[in-house]
Order: sequence, then structure tokens, then C-alpha cells
Amino acid sequence: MSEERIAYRTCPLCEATCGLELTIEGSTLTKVRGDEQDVFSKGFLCPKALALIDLENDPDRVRVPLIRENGSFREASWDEAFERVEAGLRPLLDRDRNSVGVYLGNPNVHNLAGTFYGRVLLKALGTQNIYSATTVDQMPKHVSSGLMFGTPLSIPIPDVDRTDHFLVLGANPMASNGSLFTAPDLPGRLRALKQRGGKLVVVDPRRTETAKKADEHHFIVPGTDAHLLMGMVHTLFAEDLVTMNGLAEHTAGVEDLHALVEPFTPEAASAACGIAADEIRRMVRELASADRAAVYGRIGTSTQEFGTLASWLVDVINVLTGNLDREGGAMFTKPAIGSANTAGAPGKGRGLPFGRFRSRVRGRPEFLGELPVACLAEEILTPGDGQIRALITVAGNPAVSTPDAARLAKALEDLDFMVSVDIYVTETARHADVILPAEPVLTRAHYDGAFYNLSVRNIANYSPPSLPLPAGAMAEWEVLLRLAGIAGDAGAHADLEALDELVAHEALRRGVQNPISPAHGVDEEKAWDVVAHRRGPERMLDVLLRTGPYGEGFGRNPDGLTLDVLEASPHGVDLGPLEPRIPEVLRTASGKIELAPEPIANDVSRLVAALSRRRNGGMMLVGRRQLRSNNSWMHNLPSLRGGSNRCTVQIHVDDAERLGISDGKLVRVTSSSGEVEIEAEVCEAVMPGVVSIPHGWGHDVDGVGWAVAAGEGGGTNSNVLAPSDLIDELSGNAVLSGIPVTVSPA
Ligand SMILES: Nc1nc2c(c(=O)[nH]1)N[C@H]1C(S)=C(S)[C@@H](COP(=O)(O)OP(=O)(O)OC[C@H]3O[C@@H](n4cnc5c(=O)[nH]c(N)nc54)[C@H](O)[C@@H]3O)O[C@H]1N2
Ligand SMILES: Nc1nc2c(c(=O)[nH]1)N[C@H]1C(S)=C(S)[C@@H](COP(=O)(O)OP(=O)(O)OC[C@H]3O[C@@H](n4cnc5c(=O)[nH]c(N)nc54)[C@H](O)[C@@H]3O)O[C@H]1N2
Ligand code: SF4
Ligand SMILES: [Mo]
Repeated sequence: MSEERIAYRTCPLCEATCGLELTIEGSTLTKVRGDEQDVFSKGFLCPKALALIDLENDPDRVRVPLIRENGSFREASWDEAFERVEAGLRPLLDRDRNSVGVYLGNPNVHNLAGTFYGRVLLKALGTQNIYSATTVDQMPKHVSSGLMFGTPLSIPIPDVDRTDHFLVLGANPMASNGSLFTAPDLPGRLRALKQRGGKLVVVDPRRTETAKKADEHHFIVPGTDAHLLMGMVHTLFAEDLVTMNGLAEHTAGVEDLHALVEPFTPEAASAACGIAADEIRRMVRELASADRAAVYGRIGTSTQEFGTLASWLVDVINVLTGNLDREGGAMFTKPAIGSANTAGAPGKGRGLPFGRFRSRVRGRPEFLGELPVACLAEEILTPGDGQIRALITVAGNPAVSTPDAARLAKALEDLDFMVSVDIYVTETARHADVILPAEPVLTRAHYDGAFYNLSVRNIANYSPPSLPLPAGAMAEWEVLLRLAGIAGDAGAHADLEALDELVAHEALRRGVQNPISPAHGVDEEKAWDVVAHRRGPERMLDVLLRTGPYGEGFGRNPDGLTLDVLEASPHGVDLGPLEPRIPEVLRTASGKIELAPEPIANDVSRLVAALSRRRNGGMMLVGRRQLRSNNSWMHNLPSLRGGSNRCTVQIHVDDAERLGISDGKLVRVTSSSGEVEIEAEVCEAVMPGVVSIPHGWGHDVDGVGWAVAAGEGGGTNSNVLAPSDLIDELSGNAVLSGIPVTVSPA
């Protein structure tokens, strides 16, 4: 009989950071429940967490390194695999660092390995060809926040628990559980908002699960949120509703902003976005007169033609209605492991640097040191100096998740060498020469370092490994550090412990040099002695906690946070509700909130030009998320299959009738980049003129390793339809919402 025990850990699958109570028998996970004592989630969980059992047991999960030989994969030792990687990368790196590209996928931010060691790998590679899921996701919000507040992670978070009026655009937290808005149990929090008499308003081209819970739902023409929001800002000025409360003295550019909104009367905005002018006026009057209100936009407002403008305007309205940095409005988190806005001089900084280099083919500027993933295929396929010839993917599936997916698949085939760090042989990894498997979830330590920057309370919660590493497995942080060793000329057999010490020393040095850290000025060698007994991500975490804003400061603040404190708190530490942080949080060069930063002001002319655009009956494609799915990689888990989790194209009954399309029948959807055939789901949940296909499907292709996901057709890869030349001009983010398509019976 193996012994049964309980382990607590934070769910790593989405941004909600729910606490889990795991029942483990021997080394087998047998039950997953919500941890009722978790300080943040209080027992909430969603169906994906239950699928952790399937994930642990999935026979298709890669458990040992794989090497391609004669067109198929064979198992290999770690040494052999790393030697193969070195042989593949070394000649290219010696010739041109830029010939090696990297793509970092979404799970990197849910994993300490990616959080702490991903950038070590990038630095060692020294390539400019860095791509990630950020440019098919939230890059516009980093750009607008960086330009307005000074750092890319200074993103205002809606204070959902204390607001009276919540305006949500392009987000469906009832399915996604929230994004750039870490709040476990958003269904419960939205229910509580309504119970205390608050109002929920949703703007979405689909009547989503969230829209159904709302007091008001407005259909909007995809890609026109910036028009709607401009119409609202116009009204705020025109009706003298601007009330910044105490914020005015901390803002710059209000006059410039006023001039920019001039063309966007509610009538003009209405003609573009499809919401009546009087409704626009009423919506913003209600928002302005609410005691406490918050505006929030997510994927739908980000992965679109005017993504940065829409992201900016969300916060412009939060400022102009006096709701920024105020309880019940949109506030800044203060994360326990620190961030760029808890370092340096409070209230002033360098602002957001960008454009330090450009993509070779299209000349796109970098933001946050990376290039738009919409450029990846052309950088591989276009000959010349700096052409990408090898690619490293870490926890990413760009062949499904990024634009012009069919062309990208061809590009991956064209590479001289490719290595994927992944847990499956995915649509992407099937092209690799070497696959290096990440360790099982339960065997790693966890701390949601990225998402505690974005949470509705200040939280710190550490999970130790719930199980030891199985024989033959390697921790992902070690895999990344070994790759860094290869990239940085130390070779396939570099001294891992020495590399790790170097990384931790650097973090410690930054901490004790930070003038506003409780550890500022502490002797680095003495501090090192305190953390030297740990290794890997745990030592990094301990360093960042001790030097972070609530840190113990190596003795300076004895009641402060350390990893020991978190180890003794298996249900997490609640550091309290969000508190006002302006002006201290700002890191713009002016020390002000920039309401009309120049790059954004320059982009408004594009929005003006689009005012006169008419659709003339053309159809537009948007996406949708499903509760029992997670981007591209949980379709292999039996407990999440079936039911509503289907890959269909949703089309409005009126359009279906007009186009001769029947429910359940195949239709052809065509865009400028490709064509797919997919089953129709005729409904009234999408607005007329719009069709919706979920992303992350299309598993039935040669050579993938997930038998269940590829079964029953495997769904359709919607990103075949996303043209790579459709981007948000300012940030370079891909346009995945509002793609012009034609639809016909197949
Ligand atoms: N049309 C359309 N496209 C979209 C979107 C959309 O809304 N519409 N959404 C976009 C968004 S928001 C995102 S974030 C991207 C996601 O884009 P990606 O990050 O490229 O895709 P994922 O499907 O999240 O793939 C994650 C990969 O990591 C692997 N994996 C899972 N856990 C681990 C681990 O612990 N370690 C390692 N090494 N690998 C692991 C999985 O097997 C999978 O291959 O997709 C984007 N694409
Ligand atoms: N169950 C589940 N949860 C997830 C994920 C998942 O795949 N499955 N993915 C995770 C990831 S990586 C992310 S980034 C988050 C995303 O979290 P959310 O942003 O909440 O994601 P979605 O549910 O895709 O909601 C986007 C909404 O935007 C709408 N939309 C499309 N175009 C437009 C437009 O032009 N304007 C407006 N106003 N709306 C538009 C869509 O109809 C959709 O309802 O979810 C995370 N959580
Ligand atoms: S909502 Fe997200 S964090 Fe919570 S249990 Fe579901 S997948 Fe995990
Ligand atoms: Mo995402």
C-alpha cells in the first residue's frame, strides 16, 4: 500500500493562480481539489485543474530527449541530445549570432524556469531574432503602459472587488478566467459586483458567457474599440466630464489629447464601431458618474489593427474619469519579487526604450528586445545576411498560434537546425531535430512571478515540488541553462552550478544596488552566504523576495519576506489590497503620466483614416476561448474533450441564411493568406457580419505525437487565415481579431 498525502500548490495553467489541494498516493496524483485555505482563491478551481491528472499520466507526453534520425524520432540520452544541439548550433553561432532565432511560448511565464532562465539563454545567444507569444497577445498593452507610465509591466488592474461600474472590452473572463488581471474566481467576483449593486458592461462582437452575466452587452464591429473609446473621450471633453481628482498634477499632455480626439464625435465613432452615438454618450456618462469605475480591455482589444491605441484609450478613460490609481478603479500592483517600477528612483525613469534594432526583412522596430512573430516566417525564408537558419522554441507552438500558419510550417521545414523544449511532439516540435522534454509539472517549484505583477491583491505564494524528479527527467531550468552554456561557448558539458551561481549573483547585485530595496547597500558577499545553500529557481526567488519591496533585506527588515517565510505558508501570504502608487510608481522621463505620448499621437492619423471605412457586407473573423481548453496544448487530455469544446465556425443565423449555410455542415472560410474547411455552428451569439473560430486547433497533421488531440479530425488551425502582413502598425502585434474573410458552403 502506498501512502496517501496532501500537497498544496498553485495551479500553473492560467493567470488566475488558484490554490490546489492535491491528493498523492505514492508518486501518483489521484485527486485535485480547490484549496479552501488559499489566501487568494479560497477553494475556487476550474475544469482545467482537474485535467492535471490526465497531464501527469498522458502516455503521449515526452519523457526522454528525442533526436531525429532518418525522418523520425528516436530516444536519446541527455548528453547525446545536448551534443547534437551543440553540433547543430555552433557553426551558425560562430558565423552570425542572428542566424539563430528563438521563440518563447506562453507557458514560460507560468514557470520559474522560463521566468528566470529564459533571459539567460537569450543573452547567451546574443541574437536579435527573438520572438514570443507576446506579439500575438499583449504587446500593445506593454507599449501603451510603457509609454504612459514608464515600464511595460506598469499595467493598471481593474479593482474588481471594490468597483461599482466595470466596463469590459474584448475579454471573456467567464471562459478565460482573466488575463492581465490575476483574480482567481472571476465568476464569483463578478457575481459579488452585481450583488452589491454594481454594473457590468461588456463590449464584444460575440454574446459571450461574460456578456450573458452582464447588465449590458454591446456588439461592436471587430477592430473598432479605439473608435468607440475615442467617441467616449470626445464626450468627456465636450460635456465637461473630465474629473481627474488628484491626478491632474501628475499628468502631461491633456491639451494634446484634447486635440487628438477632435475628429471622433460620437456620431463619427458610431459609424465605425456600430454602437449608436447616443449609447456611446450614455455609456460614458454613466461611467463618469459612477462612484468608482474601471475600464478593462483584453485580447479582443489587443490582437487587432488598432491594438495599441485601444489599450492606451482604456487607461486614458481611467485617468480622465478620476479612476486611475484609486480604490475601485484601475490600480497598480506592488509585486513581492519586485519589478521595473520598484527599482531605481521612485517617480522618474527612462521611459520605454524601443526601436534599438529592426527586423531584417520588413524593418519592424523591436519592443522589449523582441521582434513581431508575424515576421518570423519571412526571416527564415528570405535569403541574405542575417537569415534565420536555426530555431530554438521553448514552450511554444507557433505553427498553430501565430499568423500565416501554413507558411510558417513550410519555413520550419526549411531550417538547417531546430530544437524544441516541450512536453509534446506538437505541430511545431515535429519539425525539430532535437526535442528536450520539460519535467512533469508536479516535480517543480512554482511561484507566479509574472502574474503577481498583475493581480487584484498583492499576493506571494510559493509551491515546493510536490514529487521528486522521476529517473531520467531533467528540470527545465537546467535544460535552459545547458542551452545557454552551449550558446555562450561553454559547451554542452558546461559547469551548471557555476553558471547558476553567476546568474544568482547578478540578481543579488542588482538587488543590493537598487536604491529603494530594503537590501540597498548590504554587503553582497555576506548576503550571498545567506542564500548560497539554495540553488536554481529557488535561490533566485529567495534573492528577489529578500530584495523586493516587502523583503527581509538580509536583516534590515526582520519581519520581511524570504523564501523561508513562504515555505511556512503553504496557502500563500496576502500582502493586502492594492494601494495608490502614483507618483512613486511612475518611470517616465517626465515623471508624469503621459496622456498623449508621441508614438501614440502619431498613430492616431491611421484611426482617423479608418473613420470613413465601410465594410460593404464583408465578413470578419474573430476568435474565442473555451473554458475546457488552453491555447493549443490541452486537447490531448481526455477529461477536457467533447461537449462544448468543439472547433466550429460560429455564424449568425441571418448570415447563414443569406449565404446558404446550414448548421453542422462544412463551410469554406477564405482570407488573403489561406483557406480552411470547417463545420458551421449557426447561432445568434455572434453579431451579423462576424464569424468566430477558436484558435489552437488543427492537430491532425503528419508526425504529431498527440494521438487523442489528432483524433476525430483534430480541429482546424484558424491561424492559416491570419495574414502575416496584418499587424498593429505601432506595436507590430498580429491582428487575429477582425480578419477580412469570405464564407461560403463547402
Ligand atoms: N487566432 C488566434 N491566435 C492566437 C490567440 C488568439 O486569441 N487567436 N491567442 C494568442 C495567445 S493569447 C497566446 S498566449 C498564444 C500562445 O502561443 P504559444 O505559446 O506558442 O502556444 P501554446 O498553445 O500556449 O503552446 C504552449 C506549448 O508549450 C508546451 N508546454 C506546456 N507546458 C510546458 C512546460 O512546462 N514546459 C515546456 N517547455 N513546454 C510546455 C505545450 O506542449 C505547447 O507546445 O497563442 C496566440 N494565438
Ligand atoms: N479556458 C481558457 N482559458 C485561457 C486560455 C485558453 O485558451 N482557454 N488562454 C489564456 C491566455 S494565453 C490568454 S491571453 C487569456 C485571454 O483572455 P481573454 O482576453 O478573456 O480571452 P478571450 O476569451 O479570447 O476573450 C476575447 C474576447 O474578445 C472578443 N473580441 C474579438 N475581437 C474583438 C474586438 O475587435 N473588439 C472587442 N471588444 N472584442 C473582440 C472575442 O469575441 C472574445 O470574446 O486567456 C487565458 N485563459
Ligand atoms: S482558473 Fe486557471 S489557475 Fe484556476 S484552476 Fe483553472 S486553470 Fe488553474
Ligand atoms: Mo495569451
